[in-house]
Amino acid sequence: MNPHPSTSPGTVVTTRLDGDVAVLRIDSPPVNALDAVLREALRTAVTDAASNPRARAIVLACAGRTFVAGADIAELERAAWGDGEGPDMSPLMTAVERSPKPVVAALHGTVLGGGLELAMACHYRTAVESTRLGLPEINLGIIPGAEGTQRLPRLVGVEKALDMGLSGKPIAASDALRAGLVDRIADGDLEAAAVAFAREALERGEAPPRTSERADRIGTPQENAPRLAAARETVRKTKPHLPAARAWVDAVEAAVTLPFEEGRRRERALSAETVRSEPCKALLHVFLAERAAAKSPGTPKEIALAPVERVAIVGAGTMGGGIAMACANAGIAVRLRDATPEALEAGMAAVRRNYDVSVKRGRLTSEVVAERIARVTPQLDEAGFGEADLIIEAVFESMELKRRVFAELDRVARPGCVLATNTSTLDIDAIAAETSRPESVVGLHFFSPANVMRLLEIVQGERTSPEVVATALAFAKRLGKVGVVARNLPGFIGNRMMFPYMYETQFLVEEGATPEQVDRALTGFGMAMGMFAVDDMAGLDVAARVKQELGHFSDPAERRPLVADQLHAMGRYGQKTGRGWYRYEAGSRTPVPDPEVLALIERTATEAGIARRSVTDAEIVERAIYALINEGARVLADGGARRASDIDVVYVNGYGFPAWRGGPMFHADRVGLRTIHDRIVELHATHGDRWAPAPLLAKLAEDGGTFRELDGRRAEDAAVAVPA
Ligand code: 3H9
Repeated sequence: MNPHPSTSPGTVVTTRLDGDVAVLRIDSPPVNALDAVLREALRTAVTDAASNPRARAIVLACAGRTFVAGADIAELERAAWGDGEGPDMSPLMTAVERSPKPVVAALHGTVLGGGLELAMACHYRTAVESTRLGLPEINLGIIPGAEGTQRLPRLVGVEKALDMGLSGKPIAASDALRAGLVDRIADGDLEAAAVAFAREALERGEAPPRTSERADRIGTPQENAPRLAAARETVRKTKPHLPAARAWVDAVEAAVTLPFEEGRRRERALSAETVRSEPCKALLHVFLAERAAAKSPGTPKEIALAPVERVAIVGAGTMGGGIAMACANAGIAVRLRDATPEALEAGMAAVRRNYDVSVKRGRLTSEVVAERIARVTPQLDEAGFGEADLIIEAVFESMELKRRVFAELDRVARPGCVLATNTSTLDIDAIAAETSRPESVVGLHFFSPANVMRLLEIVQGERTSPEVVATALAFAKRLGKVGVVARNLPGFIGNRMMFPYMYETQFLVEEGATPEQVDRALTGFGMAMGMFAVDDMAGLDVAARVKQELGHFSDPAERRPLVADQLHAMGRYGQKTGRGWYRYEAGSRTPVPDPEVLALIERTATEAGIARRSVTDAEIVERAIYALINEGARVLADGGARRASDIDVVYVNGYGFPAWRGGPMFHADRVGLRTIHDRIVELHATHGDRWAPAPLLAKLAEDGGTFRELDGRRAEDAAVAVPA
């Protein structure tokens, strides 16, 4: 499915003559992806220009926001779920590189993947200063398949090629110029600069230089051997789960040891292998899931969005300050209000401290930081709140306090202003009921640190209007975050699922595992952190409060975890007190196993009559992850999330679930819902009702269905309900 089918080949590439230079312009919104129609149109246009006697040189440019941003993701998806053979880009690349007339790429925007590969097949590259260039394929679990692994080392050398390919991070035009990837930074009009560059090349009278024939940057075997060995070692240590990372090093090695044609064939074989791999399917799923999450089914496309240019925040604590930074980073002016001068000053001091760290680490310059801080206006009153487009409440998590704040905001905010609460647990409808405009009230659940974490749960109350939800989604995107819409049910999506997962890990230690073993097993599975380390970081006091708010274990017959409450009562809140499930040396965040905790666990288990046994890592992973999946199925069934893929986006971006496994629901599909269901039935028999299989999971298992198909069916139903 290609959501942006290109029009006819005649309209995606147009040619005009600028004197003796043919300017080919690609126009295939939104990002000029190199789909089959564009490839054919471009090949024809290049061949025509090459044989046009009035053209002596060719410029390749793009309309819209960017030069070609890559191969077409939809085509890649088909290949990933098929035989792995992606589109054959070689006919196009060959036509460009073999053109007897010089071809100059005119680059702007994000020149990524197949886009950069196309640019490297050109003879010269000009770029505007703001251009970013990269081969991000590794983020999709693949390697470039349009000869890019063979051309990049020839242009920039082995070391830089390995670095760009393995990190997947784009580089700035100035860096690309230094590295030899770009020939000139264009001042002023890009196409005019590219045409001028082409004429200079003609005047020099040189044969168009073919990257595939260059050998001046690839270095000697003696120089390359240690570089390749070091890269393999890094890959083994840091990306053992990613076949694409190993394949990158192999492809670069082919580039520097084999003739271009053989290297190209090697790349094609390696590329197909990676496209077929499980991580590729998972990472493509996450890419598409993040874009799907940004869409509101049932909301017509032309919905009028309230512009968000002026934001006000109530509460300058950790969350309020972090949200202010997220806004300031995105160029949005923000008023940050707190009740006392001390609280306000402490909040601003934390903001400045965080920015200082970015300057010290070289991530931001002090000028940029000064601009950002200047966007935040600290204040004790509500000056300017009446003009705000969005007001975000970020006060202490207390219903009474939040109600008071909303009653006040209702008085000062202009009509149409979006009123958001940053609650992580409280009922949005109860908060909205304090206002005369519940349709304007929405939850914006930021994750800490709010200026860093990509996830934003957007909580839709009973009466929140579709316009407000769409505005919140657009705001998330503006902040560079991924917004996911959740229904107003206790715990929303993320925390609702996290608690059964967390409790299961606590039961596992009572039965015989240690916190350290559980965390090792979970990080071995790919979680960014183990559950106990997470609990210590977030604070056992916070978990205790949320547990109470969510009303867990109100049934005395239910098995409840016994150790966390005792640690909480002992004041062991985690990192903030230097002790929790682990110990922490002063100033360190490294968890150290604590014999006192192990003794407490053993004693508690014995007193409760729990038979201790040795627990395997496999059982830990299975029980923890299946608890997450079973609850995920419930969240989906009762409309807590709109799509299974939304749950995946939440877990990958907010809870450290490995993206290369695609998120819990995608992972469940890959394991097999029948397998998971049958195991849950066994766990139910052994451990009681907390393991009752979710009815939706049982139904899908019985029908041989998957969450992915379910999402597809729901999307089709929504499309039928709301004709575009
Ligand atoms: C590759 O090139 C492999 C090759 O080696 C060859 C192999 C044989 N295709 O992200 P946004 C859509 S691998 C089709 O919201 P932004 C996207 O779905 C590829 N569609 O915008 C969305 O559609 P909708 C290497 C694409 O401004 C719309 O464009 N390239 C593609 O925040 C806007 O996207 C990459 O990995 C695509 N390739 O960011 C780059 N890309 O409006 C992937 C985007 O219906 N793309 N769309 O939701 C990106 O990183 C960002 O989209 C980009 C723009 C930075 C370009």
